[in-house]
Amino acid sequence: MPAVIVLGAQWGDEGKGKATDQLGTRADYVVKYNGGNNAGHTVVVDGEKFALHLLPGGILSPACTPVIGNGVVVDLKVLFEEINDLASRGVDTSRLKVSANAHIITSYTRKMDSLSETTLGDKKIGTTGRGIGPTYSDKVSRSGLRIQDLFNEVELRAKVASSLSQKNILFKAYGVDPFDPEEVADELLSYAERVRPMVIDTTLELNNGLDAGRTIVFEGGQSTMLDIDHGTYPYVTSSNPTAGGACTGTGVGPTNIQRVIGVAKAYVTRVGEGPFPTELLDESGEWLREQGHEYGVTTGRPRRCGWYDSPVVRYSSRVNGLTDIALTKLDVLGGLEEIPVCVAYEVNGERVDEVPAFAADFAAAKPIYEYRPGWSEDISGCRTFEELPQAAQDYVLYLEEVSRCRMSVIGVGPGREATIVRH
Ligand code: 2SA
Ligand code: GDP
Ligand code: MG
Repeated sequence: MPAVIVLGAQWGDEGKGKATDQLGTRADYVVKYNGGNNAGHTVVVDGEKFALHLLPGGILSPACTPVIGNGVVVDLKVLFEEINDLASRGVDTSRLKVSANAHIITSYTRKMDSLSETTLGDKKIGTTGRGIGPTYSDKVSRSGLRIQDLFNEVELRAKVASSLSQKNILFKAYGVDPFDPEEVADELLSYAERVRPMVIDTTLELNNGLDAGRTIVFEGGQSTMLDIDHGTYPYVTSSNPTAGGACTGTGVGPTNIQRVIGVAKAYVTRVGEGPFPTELLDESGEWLREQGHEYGVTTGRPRRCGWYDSPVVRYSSRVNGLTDIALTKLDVLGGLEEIPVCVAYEVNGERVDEVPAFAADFAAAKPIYEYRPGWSEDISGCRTFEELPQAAQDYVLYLEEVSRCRMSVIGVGPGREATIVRH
C-alpha cells in the first residue's frame, strides 16, 4: 500500500480515528489533509482513550511520522495544548511535521466564526466555533496567514494589520471590540520558535518518502456530506474532506493512491444544522444516542441520530471512488428486533433513488425503508465474520449490496482489537 486515504462516508464521527490509528501502526506517515481542531477523533489504545483534534492519528504509533498538511488550518494555541497533553501522558510528539503552507487560525477568525453564527440566527450552520470557516475564507481571498509567515516578523505584522483594517470595521459595526493588530501579532509570534523545528516542506518529504518505498495514510477530517463542494451546502465545513482533498491538501498526486477507504457507521449521526433524511426525533433516536455514546468529541454536543442511509453511502462511494468501506459500530445495533435501512427517498411524492442534486429536494426527502432482522447477542467479542450472528452477517451483506461497495472491515467496539477484517 503506497498510499491509502481514510475518510468519512457520512456526516462525520464514523470512527475515522480508530481506522487511521489502526492503519497508522503499519504506515510510515499519517497525514492530516483538511480541517483543523473542529475535528474530534477518538482512539482507544489498551483501554486508554485519546481524543485527537489537530494532531494526526499516527501520533500514537511510535514508528510513524505524523504530518499536518498544507490543507489544514492550525490554531497554534490548541496545537501546543494538545502536544502538552499527550506528552504528559507519555506520548512522544517529537516526530510531528507541519507544512510551511498550512494556514493559521487567529483570535479574529475565531471571533468572525461566532459573529457569523450569531448574525445568521435560526439559519446558523451549527459550527464548532473554532474559526474554521473564516480562516479558509481568508485563505481563498488571499489574505490568510501561513505558518511560514511566523518566521518573518515584519511581514507578519503587516499582514495582520492589513487583514484587521477591514475586519475591525465589521467588528465595530456589530458592537464587537476591535482587535489590536500588534497584540494579535505578538501572540502568534510567541509560538514561532517552538513550532520552527516542526516546519518543513511536507510535500517534498512525502513525495521523497513515496519514492523511497514508504507508505502514507491520509486522514480526512469531517466527512463527505460536510464537504464544501459535495456536501449539503451551506450546512458543511469549509474544506474538502473528500478524496480529492487528500491530493490538494498534501501535494501528493492521485496516481500514488491505491485505496480509498470510506468509514461508515452502521447507522448515521450528524452534529450541527442541515438536512438529514433518516433523522429520528423519537425515542429510537434517543436509544441510538445512548447506546452509541453519540456526543461531540470537540464540543460535547448531542449528535442527531438516524438509520443507515444507503443513497448517502452510494453517493460517497461515487464522489470519492471508494475501494472499500470500513463499517463501524455494528455492535451498537444489538437488541433491535428489526433494523430499518433507507434505500431511496420520496421527494414531493416521487421515488428518488440517489441523493438529489438540488438542496431543496434533499431537504424535502423522506426515507423509504427496507426492514432487516436484528440480533440480540453481544457481538463485541467477535473477531471473524463467521462468528457474528447470522442476522448481523446478513445486515452487513445487505448494506454492502445497497451501498455498492465492499465492506472490508467491521468495527464491533471502540478498541483497536474490536475489529473484523474481511479483505
Ligand atoms: P465547522 O466548525 O465550520 O467545521 O462546522 C461546520 C459544520 O461541520 C460540522 N463538523 C463536524 N461534524 C462532526 N464532527 C465534527 N467534529 C467533532 C466531533 C464535533 C463536535 O468529532 O465530535 O465535537 O461537535 C465536526 N467538525 C465540524 C459542524 O457540526 C457543522 O455542521
Ligand atoms: P471520528 O471523528 O470519525 O474519528 O469519530 P469520533 O471519534 O468522533 O466518534 C466515533 C466514536 O465511536 C468514538 O467514541 C470511538 O471510540 C467509537 N467507535 C469507533 N468504532 C467503534 C465501533 O466499532 N464500535 C463502538 N461501539 N464504538 C466505536
Ligand atoms: Mg469526530
